[in-house]
Amino acid sequence: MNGLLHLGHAFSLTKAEFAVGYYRLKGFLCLWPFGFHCTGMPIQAAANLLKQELGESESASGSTPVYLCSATQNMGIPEEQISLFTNASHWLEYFPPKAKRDLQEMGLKIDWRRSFITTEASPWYDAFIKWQFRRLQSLDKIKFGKRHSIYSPLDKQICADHDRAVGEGVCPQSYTLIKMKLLDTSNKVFENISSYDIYLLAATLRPETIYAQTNCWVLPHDKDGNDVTYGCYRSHVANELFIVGDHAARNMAFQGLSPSFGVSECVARIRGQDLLGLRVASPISRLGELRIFPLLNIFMDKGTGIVACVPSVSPEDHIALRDLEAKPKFRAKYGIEDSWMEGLRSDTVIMAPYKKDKGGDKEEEEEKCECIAERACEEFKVASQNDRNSLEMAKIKAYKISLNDGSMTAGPFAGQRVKDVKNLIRDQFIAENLAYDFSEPESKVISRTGDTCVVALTDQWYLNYGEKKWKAQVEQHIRQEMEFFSSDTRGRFLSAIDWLEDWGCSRSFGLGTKLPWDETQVIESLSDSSIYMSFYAIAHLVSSSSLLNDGDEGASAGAGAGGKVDIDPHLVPDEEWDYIFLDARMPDQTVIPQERLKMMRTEFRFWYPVDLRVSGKDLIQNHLLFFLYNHIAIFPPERWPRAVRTNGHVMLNNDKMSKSTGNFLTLREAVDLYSADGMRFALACAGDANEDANFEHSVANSAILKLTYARMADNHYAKQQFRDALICGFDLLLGARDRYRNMVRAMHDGGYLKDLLLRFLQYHTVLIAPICPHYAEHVWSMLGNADSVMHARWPEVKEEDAALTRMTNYIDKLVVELSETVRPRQQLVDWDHVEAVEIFISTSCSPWQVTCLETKKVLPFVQFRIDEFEQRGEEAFEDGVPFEEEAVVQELTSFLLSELPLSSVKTISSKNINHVSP
Ligand code: A2H
Repeated sequence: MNGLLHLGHAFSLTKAEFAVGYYRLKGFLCLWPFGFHCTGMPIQAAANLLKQELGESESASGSTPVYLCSATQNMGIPEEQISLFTNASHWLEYFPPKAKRDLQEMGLKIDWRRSFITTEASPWYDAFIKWQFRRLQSLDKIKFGKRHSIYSPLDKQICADHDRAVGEGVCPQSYTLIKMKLLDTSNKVFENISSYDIYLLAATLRPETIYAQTNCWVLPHDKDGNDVTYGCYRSHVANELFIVGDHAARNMAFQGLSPSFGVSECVARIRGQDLLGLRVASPISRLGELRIFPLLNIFMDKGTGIVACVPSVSPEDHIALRDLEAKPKFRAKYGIEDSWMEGLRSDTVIMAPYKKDKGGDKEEEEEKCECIAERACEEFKVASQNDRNSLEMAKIKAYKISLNDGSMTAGPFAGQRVKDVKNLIRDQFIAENLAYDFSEPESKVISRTGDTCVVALTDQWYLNYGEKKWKAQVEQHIRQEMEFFSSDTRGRFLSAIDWLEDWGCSRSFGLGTKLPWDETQVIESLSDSSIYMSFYAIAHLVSSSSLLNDGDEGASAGAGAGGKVDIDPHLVPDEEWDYIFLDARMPDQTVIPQERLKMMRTEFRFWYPVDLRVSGKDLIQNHLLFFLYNHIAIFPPERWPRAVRTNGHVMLNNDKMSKSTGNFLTLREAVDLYSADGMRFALACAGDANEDANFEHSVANSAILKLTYARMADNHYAKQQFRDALICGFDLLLGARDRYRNMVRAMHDGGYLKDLLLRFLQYHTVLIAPICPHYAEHVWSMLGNADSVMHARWPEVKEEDAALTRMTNYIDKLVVELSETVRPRQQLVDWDHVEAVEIFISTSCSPWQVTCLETKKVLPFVQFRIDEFEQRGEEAFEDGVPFEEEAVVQELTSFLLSELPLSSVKTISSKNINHVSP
């Protein structure tokens, strides 16, 4: 809630809105509540930025107030009120009422009495979230400890997905830093620091391979030939220095690998060039002492910019070392002596079965291989480091085989499977002070405050989503009980749960509820929004959100009416919350009057579980999974969620919506432009899958024009395919009406069956009501109904009369055949002058045709029937039709004459002639 709602919000909302409309018309009681989530960093960060910029512009520092401009231009904050927004709580007073107003104009069927704002601004909600967290803690779902998390040094706290301007979904990437002591420090570049113990730290994803390390790689210069430098940073241990790239040093400072948290102290700079050829001690590698060589494919913004070379496992290392061996000039350029290259490539560390991907005609035997990297380079024909594509394929194969199928051939775990001992080996190196644990963001993350984030190792409270039993329960629920309306969505849930581990659930900064047992911490936004749906059941009984009234008494009337509970919610003990939401017994003494408690429990039990949660697909990996996890931990199985429906982003006229390009519509603007129903119609048309959907101006515009007016529609609504529902309930139904009109006009001088047309109008109005309720209400009242169309019932459609449908299809086909099949023969027959046709009607197939049909021989005739079969199914093989063909043609002769330029149509039945040629 840090701005106005836009078309993207409206798109997701319509999915719930249409479903509610449909189920109400089907006779269900539906609760469609709406809350305003204000928790977390966004509002606080925006308020702080505004404060900072306003202060700066007052002191006339001359800097452009970027955020200020965006606040007034994009967020719709009036310029003269801007100073009020430096106070975070003002955002809560300003935006939720505006959102509510826009949603009401859109015509959503929301029960506004139950709306609330999150955070301490709503004391009852605040108390409810505290109960949720005490319950999670009592269930042992919350732990405390040091964790690697994406962190903003500027905000001095964890930067979760919702707090990011760039890098949503990015996680910490974990490396092991291998410690190698620099042995040659006589060079004068080390003059001022030679009294220190200096270590090079190489970042690796495969610490278990380091037994076979042959050398160390550094980057001497960048692609343009400019010198690359490393920093000598003070470590967390006195008298020790680390040589690493600056990107790593910044992250290390937040992970206990610098003198103090967040502080990196660079005492000297060394060119990569000056490190080449120097010796380092490597206690893990079997060689013990290694040299530093140049590698030109190193990225300085990944790991430490220093790489351990393991040529038997890593194709990149294998080929780089071979290039160095094979090119004396290259060696000479970097001062690498020939003798240093001796005996570097023989060490093995992992053995794995190797089989080529394409073994030719003859299946290649799997063979045990100790030089996996070399084999992979051979298979993919990697000639040098510059063959990037084939090298990439060789890398993927070698890493996969060595990790998944390999077993160790070196070190204390020799003989064991790599998969089983990889982490044990790493832990042992760390315990022996030969290596460090280190993480960095997988890719760039920028906080909403504009800070480039790091990974920090901080003490935190975290939800233990990695716990095996909990995970298994959620997975089983996803697989067996949940409806997702799409296999893609189910698949996304299953792969996201695979990756989900601990989740830091508290922050030191931002809006929200304080952790009940540690008031210095605020519960973060993805953690206070996982079971809030249950609070809707009681919200109208306990609290009225005066913030939401916006002078609109009607809409929120009743929020506190009927005697809301007027006590301090923080005095309500857990037993009473447990009574409402769980199966606990009624306590003898209660703070909330017992009658009221019973009412709350009844409401909760009546409405719960959640039948449908709707959300953008990008929230599957966090919010939607947390929603399932928390329900499953806290509530009994009969209250676990039943269905989740996700959608893609909505594009505007086939382009991404973006404030900066101007291809953007707020909800308010869209309603003003197209009317509520025009916008809703176009949103229903935009798409129902997880792919990006498209909102088109032309559809919205034509919807306004069309709106001057079931079985298939029913089916589509039930499957939440709103676009198809629209096609059946609107377009096809109108088409059917037009056809009826044409037939009747020709046959009975335009005399419609009034009852039938009225019935059509009623059905049509009800079928469109979930999507375009304003139009539907209007037509409904014109039809003489005093009540709302939402009190109507979904049309009961009788079983289709197959013979009637076939009769109509037959006539349609006859018209088409007469006009299209006969017309091209103009050369033979001057069609323009044909006034009359005679139609020969065969009442059944001739005996030979019957034989064909019985034997289904592939003759041209049967082929024709087979083509028919594709369109019409089994009925194509019937001998004759289930109605009197001749009678139908005769009855509809006037219709045929109105559709074709003829003055007479005569039928001749096969019954009345001796022979009809096939
Ligand atoms: B691995 P990812 Cl045996 N630039 O270590 C380029 N490459 C770098 C690097 C940098 N700044 N920092 C680390 N690396 C290498 C061992 C190893 C590695 C083996 C097998 C696979 C393997 C021995 N070299 O990596 O892009 C390091 O090489 C598999 C990809 O973060 C590090 O692990 O995935 C790996 O790349 C990290 O690459």
